[in-house]
Amino acid sequence: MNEYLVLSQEVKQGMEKGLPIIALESTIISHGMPYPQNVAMAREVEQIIRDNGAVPATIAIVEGKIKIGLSDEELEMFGSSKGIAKVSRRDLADIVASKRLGATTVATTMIAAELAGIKFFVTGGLGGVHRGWESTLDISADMDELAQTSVTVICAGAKSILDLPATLEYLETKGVPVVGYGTKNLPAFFTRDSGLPLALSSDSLEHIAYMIDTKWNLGLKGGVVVANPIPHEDALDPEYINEIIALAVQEAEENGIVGKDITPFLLGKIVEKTDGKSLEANIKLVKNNAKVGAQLAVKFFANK
Ligand code: PSU
Ligand code: MN
Repeated sequence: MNEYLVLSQEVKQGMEKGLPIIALESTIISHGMPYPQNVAMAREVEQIIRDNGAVPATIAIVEGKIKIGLSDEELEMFGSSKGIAKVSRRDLADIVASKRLGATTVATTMIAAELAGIKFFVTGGLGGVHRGWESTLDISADMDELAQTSVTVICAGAKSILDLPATLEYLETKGVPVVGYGTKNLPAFFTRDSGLPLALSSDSLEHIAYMIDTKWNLGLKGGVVVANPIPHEDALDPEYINEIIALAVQEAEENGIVGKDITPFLLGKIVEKTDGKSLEANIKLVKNNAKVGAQLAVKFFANK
């Protein structure tokens, strides 16, 4: 094991027993949702993963170490404390070296997962190519991480705070498979269908597991995105949510929000403007991803 990693007891025991381990990110807790719903979500998601035959490993940076699996007190701290750094690939070395508290993004959670030998990672939504990228060049580090780090990410697509057609193009350029689970189109986080067709889709987790194994056996490095739409009953009305997203994007522009602050700003604004409806949907879709992600990982290792 890499000297910077610290595994929780639960993760250590899970590895010894040969159980599938599922990575979870901490930026969604510290910067993606308000307290106390964020902590409740984190605990429930971990339990869903256990109930589906896998072991949860929420990842975060504490006192110069990358923790693989957090205690209940640590989950509470990452959900409630202010001033926790949002740590993407650029920031990782600095936050570890300066022994600060850091919440890991999709990119950094993938890096940590790969270091720990974890192959599956469940979250809500990916970072991607931002609207206005033509002038800002704002492309989430999640994109290039998917191109180079061999971890499968189960998510509900990406929010339309992003330029979704450009995000898909970018992933294609980088050779990242995006597989729709039970959908032929890219899901758009709060809604089931962005209208953008995917090249790959399957209704069978068995097949998806086999495809992932095949990719890595071929020596094709990099991640796979499994795009799992929000359940019908939890999805928001597309017209309603897209209007709110457009308003949030406009406010971000007016306030000159840039760089790593943009995504948390937009997420917060959307929760505010929907009176929490977006938060409810967000929690539901993450839980659904936890169930599917654990089941996929179980199938993957069953055939090894
Ligand atoms: N999208 C969401 N919720 C989130 C994020 C994205 O719907 O919490 C977080 C994830 O941690 C993701 C990060 O990796 O934001 C992307 O930020 P940036 O665009 O700055 O790379
Ligand atoms: Mn960015």
